[in-house]
Amino acid sequence: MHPAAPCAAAYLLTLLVVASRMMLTYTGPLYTEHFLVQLHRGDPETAKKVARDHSFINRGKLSFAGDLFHFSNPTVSKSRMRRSLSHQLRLDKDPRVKMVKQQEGFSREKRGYKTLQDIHTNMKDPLFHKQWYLVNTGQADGKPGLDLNVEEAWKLGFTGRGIVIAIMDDGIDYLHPDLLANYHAEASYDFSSNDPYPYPRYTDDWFNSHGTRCAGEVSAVANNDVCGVGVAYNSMVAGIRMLDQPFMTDIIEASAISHLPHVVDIYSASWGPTDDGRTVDGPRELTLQAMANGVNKGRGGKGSIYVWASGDGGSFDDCNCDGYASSMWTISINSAINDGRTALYDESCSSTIASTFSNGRKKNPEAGVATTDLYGNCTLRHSGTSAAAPEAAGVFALALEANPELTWRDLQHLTVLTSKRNQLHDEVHHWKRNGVGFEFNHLFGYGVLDAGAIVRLARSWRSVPERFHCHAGMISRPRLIPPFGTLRLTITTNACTGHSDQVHYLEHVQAVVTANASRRGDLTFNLTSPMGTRSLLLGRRPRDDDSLVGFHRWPFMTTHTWGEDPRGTWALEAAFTGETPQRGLIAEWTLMLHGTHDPPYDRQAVLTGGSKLANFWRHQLEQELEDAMEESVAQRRASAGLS
Ligand SMILES: *[C@@H]1O[C@H](CO)[C@@H](O)[C@H](O)[C@H]1NC(C)=O
Ligand SMILES: *[C@@H]1O[C@H](CO)[C@@H](O)[C@H](O)[C@H]1NC(C)=O
Ligand SMILES: CC(=O)N[C@H]1CO[C@H](CO)[C@@H](O)[C@@H]1O
Ligand SMILES: [Ca+2]
Ligand SMILES: [Ca+2]
Ligand SMILES: [Ca+2]
Repeated sequence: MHPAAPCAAAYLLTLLVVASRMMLTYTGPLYTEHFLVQLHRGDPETAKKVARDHSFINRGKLSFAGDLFHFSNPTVSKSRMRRSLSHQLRLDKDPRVKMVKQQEGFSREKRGYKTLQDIHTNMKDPLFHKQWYLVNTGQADGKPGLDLNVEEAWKLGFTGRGIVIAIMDDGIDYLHPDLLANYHAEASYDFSSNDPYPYPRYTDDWFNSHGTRCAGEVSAVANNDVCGVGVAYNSMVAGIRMLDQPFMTDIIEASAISHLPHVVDIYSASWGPTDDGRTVDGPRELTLQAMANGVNKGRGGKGSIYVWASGDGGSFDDCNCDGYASSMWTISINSAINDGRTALYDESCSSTIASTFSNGRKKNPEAGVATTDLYGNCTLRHSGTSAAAPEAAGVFALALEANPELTWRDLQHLTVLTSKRNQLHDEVHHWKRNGVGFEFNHLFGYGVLDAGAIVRLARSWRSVPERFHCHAGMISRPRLIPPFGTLRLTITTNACTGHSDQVHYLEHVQAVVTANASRRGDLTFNLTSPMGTRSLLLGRRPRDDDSLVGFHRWPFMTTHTWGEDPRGTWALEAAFTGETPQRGLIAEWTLMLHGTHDPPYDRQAVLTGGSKLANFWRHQLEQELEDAMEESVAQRRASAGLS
């Protein structure tokens, strides 16, 4: 044996350890071989020539922007800590090039990958009766009736026909016998490898099974003797592979969520910033632009539907620190287990709008989510909020089939109006009613999706009126948060009454906050609406020990004041909750109100809309009555004074 071998091996090991330590401790930006290039003339021919002249690969035009191209250069190492100035300079100097930006690499994690719990079961028989989330008869120790009520929607004739759902993930085994017939090849793409075939990359631990499992929940074929049945089993599923490369870039995310926005109806995402309870991160510039473009122009102007998993960070995290989940443009979905309790990994926040289901908490091997798995297999063990988002995408496909005219906002209204408390139970956060009588919960949102109710209401739905954005007020004088006790800031607003952007019926509310603290994780915020609804905008995150960055114009969002009249006084309360006293301040708070000037629902809808719409109108009528009484009292006083 060569005497130097062990020594070399030891040296290599040391190097590896040092390198991996460097990766762990280095927290600055990493740069990838991907470049964003803006050209003066945005035609493909010029782009091709520019790329060739400088030995770059032109990976194509970004679909949501006129003159932006994606170039890559394989000679740049995959991740480095400094910008590659020589490459950038070469392009920069070219007169045809307007702007060049090397893409930063960051990390985005798929939710709910649990190696140890994963036991793949190869089933010969259909798994339908094990899919308790579709029809819960009490199997696997579940609560009968606690399900998505899909049977009712199916019986009404809605199975997702004509609707295209894209799974943005690690690929799809599109040769799977339970997926092949519903696979939409033209709407699929592989942004990890830049080819049209989003087939998962093989690893011996089946790490890349996530997308295939999600696809089966939505679109697995019914009545074919294979695995189970998708929520929308006649819908088409597209694979957008985008999670399987060393680092995520803004271009890849933006390209994925803007892929064929007139073909794809619903995009389902079960990934996001790391769920370590200390990350505050969200979509970057291009991705935000692509998302805005999607909701405004996608689906022929009705808006792309983005369904997002709220996160697997458990009670240590708050999904309002995840800018994808907390975006107004995504429908953020949490999960319940089969007996109605919260899953241990469930992350709560005020931006979550509703819930679907994941696995059971008991170690019942059949309490997981049954669906398709890699290489033609089936599994009973899919779990996490990962499992929850595709179920919601399936329910929304049923609603869109029932009424293809629904806009992205209609779908959020329908979700608020038809989701149910059912038997959901949260030991920490209690169910409350907002100012117009809608029942909500900090963890489950407005409750569990009800496919039967949503298609029934969707069928006769009239699109909600125009949306306005009211800048309701801003406090920009820095105020200290006391180490003990509460800082209370208020903004009194008429919600832009008298201006073109007045909002009298709320959809989303954002509190955009700049704050810092000696320990960010100990900071908590509440927002109370004029009608008295209190949203927990930021809960305690015990693992977040940041003392430098804080929050910079971070948009905390709540859905809990949906339907309310925003006129009056809003209060933002800030306090520390940890064991040791902390220091901090709120430097700025801006209140943004989003919603309509006119009532979002017409009175006729009370007849078909169920109890929530009836509640809404009861509150409106009570309010009108109160106003009229006040007015008549005032009139009587005035005339008494005059006489
Ligand atoms: C917060 O910011 C202010 C102003 O920049 C600074 O004076 C203060 O030391 C910061 N506090 C903490 C806890 O970082
Ligand atoms: C927020 O409200 C909850 C009750 O809903 C209360 O327990 C908590 O102390 C409040 N936090 C702040 C910062 O006001
Ligand atoms: C783990 C597992 O069940 N793997 C199976 C997946 O499907 C192939 C083809 O049918 C089987 O050979 C594997 O055993
Ligand atoms: Ca591929
Ligand atoms: Ca099947
Ligand atoms: Ca999270």
